[in-house]
Amino acid sequence: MREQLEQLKNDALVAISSAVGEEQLQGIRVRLLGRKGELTALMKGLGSLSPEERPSVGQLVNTVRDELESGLEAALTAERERVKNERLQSERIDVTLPGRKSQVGTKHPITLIVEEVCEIFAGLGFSVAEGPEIEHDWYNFEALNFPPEHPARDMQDTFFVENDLLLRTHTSPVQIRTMLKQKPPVRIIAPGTVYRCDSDATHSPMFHQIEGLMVDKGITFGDLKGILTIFTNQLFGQKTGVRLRPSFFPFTEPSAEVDIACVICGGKGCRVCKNSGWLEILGAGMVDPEVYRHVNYDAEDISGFAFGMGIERIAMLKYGINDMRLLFENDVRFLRQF
Ligand code: 2NM
Repeated sequence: MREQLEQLKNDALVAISSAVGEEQLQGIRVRLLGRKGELTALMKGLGSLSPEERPSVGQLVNTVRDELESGLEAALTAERERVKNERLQSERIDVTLPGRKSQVGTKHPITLIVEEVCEIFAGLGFSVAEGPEIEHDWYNFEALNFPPEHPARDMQDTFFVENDLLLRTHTSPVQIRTMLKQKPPVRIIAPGTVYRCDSDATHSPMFHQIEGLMVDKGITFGDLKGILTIFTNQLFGQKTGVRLRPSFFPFTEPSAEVDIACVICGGKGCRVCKNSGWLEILGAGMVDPEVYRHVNYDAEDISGFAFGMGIERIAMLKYGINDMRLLFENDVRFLRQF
């Protein structure tokens, strides 16, 4: 029995030292020391020994059991330490590495133009006015002297919300609201989003406008021409040529279209200016007395001019953008360039 114990101990120590992983070690513990384990079975054999042998063999059994238990415990502790170190190594974080930089956004070219135009007019004494994008027919058309059958009032050109409510087709209703609230002198510009039922390669159903209004005693067409010349020169350069052509709008009389010398070819004629040498960038005119009647201004006492421009077109001309859709796709590779 002594030999059996020695053999069992030696085999067990070899098994423990060659075991891989905690599971195998626990398996060995069960195989040796469990209720049906090998050492347990030998202990049950103690009863068949003579009374002289029993104490010393019993002691040997205890020693072997203690040795196996401490051997297993040491192996388990070493195994757990190995697993922990492996994890520490594989999950290691280098806290000295520089962090990932988050990208900083840039202003949209439309925003840049709105800001630049507003700043130029601020220098000329204009302040910014705003109003709702969902408007009443009255502010968008009626007060601006659009006749009831004007084509712009058609479903084909205007997004209607319900009966009298529509998406504003220009920012002019802001001027109407301002004049209703405020007596002359008035000097405002109204930047904002406007909507028209129109969509193709050169028209977006949503686009941006800036309109302006100056009303006071004694304002003339000369003031209109002077202010708008200063404006175009500041926006496109001091030497940019300017010309006015007669035009028509329901809300102004007389009305004019403002052209600048082509910023691409300098007036020689090119694809962008369709060989005319000129680019149309503004509509303008002296506010029609019929508009003043709607806002309770006395047309005998005051006069003024108004103007409007499309921001997309100005952004395209200023930044040399050849496709308007780039302004609405929000591709950061494009937007980052401004
Ligand atoms: C334009 C062209 C000419 C305009 C007129 C008014 C108002 F309210 F005073 F009558 N606001 N905006 C106007 C005049 C707009 O855009 C091409």
